[in-house]
Amino acid sequence: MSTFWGPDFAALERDDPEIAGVLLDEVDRQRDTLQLIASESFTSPAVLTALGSTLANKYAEGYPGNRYYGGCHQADRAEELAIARARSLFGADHANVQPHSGAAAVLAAYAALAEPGDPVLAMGLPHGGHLTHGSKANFSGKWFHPIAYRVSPVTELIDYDEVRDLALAHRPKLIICGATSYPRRIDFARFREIADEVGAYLLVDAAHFIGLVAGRAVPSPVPYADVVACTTHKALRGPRGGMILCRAELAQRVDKAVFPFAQGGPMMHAVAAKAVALREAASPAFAGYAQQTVRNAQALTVELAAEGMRPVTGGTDTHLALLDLRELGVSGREAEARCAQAGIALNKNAIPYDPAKPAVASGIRVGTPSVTSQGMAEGEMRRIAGLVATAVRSDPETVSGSARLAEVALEATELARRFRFYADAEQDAEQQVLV
Ligand code: DSN
Repeated sequence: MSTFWGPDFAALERDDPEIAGVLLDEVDRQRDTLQLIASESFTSPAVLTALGSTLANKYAEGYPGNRYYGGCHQADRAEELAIARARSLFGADHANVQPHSGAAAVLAAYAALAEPGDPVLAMGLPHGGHLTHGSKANFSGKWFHPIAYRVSPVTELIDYDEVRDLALAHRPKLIICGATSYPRRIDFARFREIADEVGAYLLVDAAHFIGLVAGRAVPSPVPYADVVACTTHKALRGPRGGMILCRAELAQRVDKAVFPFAQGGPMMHAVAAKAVALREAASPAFAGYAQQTVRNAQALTVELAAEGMRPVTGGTDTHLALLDLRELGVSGREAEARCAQAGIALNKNAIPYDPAKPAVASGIRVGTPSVTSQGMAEGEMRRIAGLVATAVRSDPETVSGSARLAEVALEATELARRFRFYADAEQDAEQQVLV
């Protein structure tokens, strides 16, 4: 009979009080403030348990049944479960669960589908694309030849006609869709048509919305894409990490691109945690969370719009919204700092055709996976919108503004504490202590 050896916080407090203090303070931060970062959510205690397991010690370069190390039986079991659960959840022919991050998954997808110097058509960073979609500061812009498509200056939606024109003009080897600050659904069928017309591969970077796909809250890219790269954290609520889904005929190329091309040994504790998260994501409760996440984002967006923050594209049909603050005369950078002071974590974000520098930005991005995981619904979104609006308008340089930010911080803490994500686990622990 085995016994589980898991995290022993008392030992950490005794042996390394400095790091134990950091971890405790982070628990407090997550418990006492509102998390509106669109790319974050809360992982379950089961996922955290797998992350803190002794699989962290194991080297398992290779794939199940074909490793470069002995002693991989348990590692094989964990990875086989993660792969089977990913394939079943997303209806994919093949899954690779080893990428260490979303960016690593995208790097491997490039390696599987293109050669250095090849033209790659992807959404420009200032329009919502990701660093790995051709930024000059990233491998994608240094090693490949990026061509950027934009959103329409009028509708702020992806201009599919421009995508097609650019594809016909540049004949890219690879077309990428998927974004980090685009609030609308993406027409994967249209991208597939364009890719087929020019003989390009279609890579969908689904990092932001794969959790919504799992919960059937938005359509799946899997039937349309050659390869889907994604993260396993964000709205999917797994451990920090990446994953790739692909068609059967690309399976070998994808696997070789992850290992040995881009990575060495997989993080087996993370792979086990991915398996746990993928099982959770197949549950009806997860579908309820994913769908409520979208409803919450829509409710929050309507309320923020009423406060003078213009939603880019006019709204959202995902987990996030992008708000243009120019009418309020507050920059994204100022808004982020004011909200942070008021106990609300969100990020400044460029809006399409932003006249401000990226480090200043004219907008903020908000997302609802975290607050929805905590059990909040439309009523709480109205309250949060009011708190965000007050914080954004409060100048910390003035006495009255600074006092208002302190008041908002108290209200944010009260609301966050009322919807504690880890409350059940804590109550269990308290009960165990009492027993
Ligand atoms: N950093 C992520 C985000 O916040 O959108 C993208 O990788």
